[in-house]
Amino acid sequence: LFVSKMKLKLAIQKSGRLHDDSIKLLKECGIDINNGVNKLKTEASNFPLEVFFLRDDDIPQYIEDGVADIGIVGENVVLEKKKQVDIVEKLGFGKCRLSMAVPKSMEYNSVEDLQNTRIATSYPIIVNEFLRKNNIKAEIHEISGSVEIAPGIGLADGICDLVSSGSTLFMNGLKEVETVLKSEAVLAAFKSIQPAQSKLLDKLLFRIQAVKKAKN
Ligand code: PRT
Ligand code: ZN
Repeated sequence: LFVSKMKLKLAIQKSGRLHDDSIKLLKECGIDINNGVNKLKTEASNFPLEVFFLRDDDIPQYIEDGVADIGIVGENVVLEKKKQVDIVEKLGFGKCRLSMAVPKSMEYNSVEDLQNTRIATSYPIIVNEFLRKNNIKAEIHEISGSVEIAPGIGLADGICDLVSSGSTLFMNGLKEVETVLKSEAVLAAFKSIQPAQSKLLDKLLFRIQAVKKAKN
């Protein structure tokens, strides 16, 4: 009786770039959820799944805390948050890259040109790792939004931010000079997921892989 009531708890983005594709993926997996826009959570009618709608940045923490077992979130967020979360499957949407960019007018030949600069970013952990690997000493300024305006207002010499088309960088007089990370939406799961949830995750994963195969 207990086991039959067991549900897998999935966190997806409440609104934003990954929301629609996350819902679409569930639909393609044959999972019906009624997607109430202002709801915090909903249940699937034909799969033991509870869906929580959260801010993307919060999803790794909610997984670590056990509020959700799994989540759909950008790889960039998983790697930055460093929580007890594994990447289970890449999902093929939400593709972007985390890149270093500097003013168009700055001469740039190699990563050495970042030596002793100030870099504005919302990804201090990933950027710090990149700088350390490349033996670059730079000052990281953590800012949470509108990173691309930092050089223009004199707050930083360069930035590290997500890029997809490149038009935001272009409009702010910046050029992309290093790719730090290639990212896409991933299915992420708690490292110590319980056996019952793990079985349900395998079922879901089987369907996701079938959907991906059908697209190739
Ligand atoms: O409200 P919440 O916190 O949930 O959402 P959010 O505003 O933090 O995130 P959101 O919806 O912007 O992005 C969610 C995820 O989408 C990111 O974590 C990435 O994994 C992925 N993604 C894919 C992107 C982009 N492409 C992207 N282009 N996230 C952000 N951008 C931004 C970027 O920061 C920059 O401001 O778009 C701008 C650059 O785009 P281009 O096309 O001008 O290069
Ligand atoms: Zn966010």
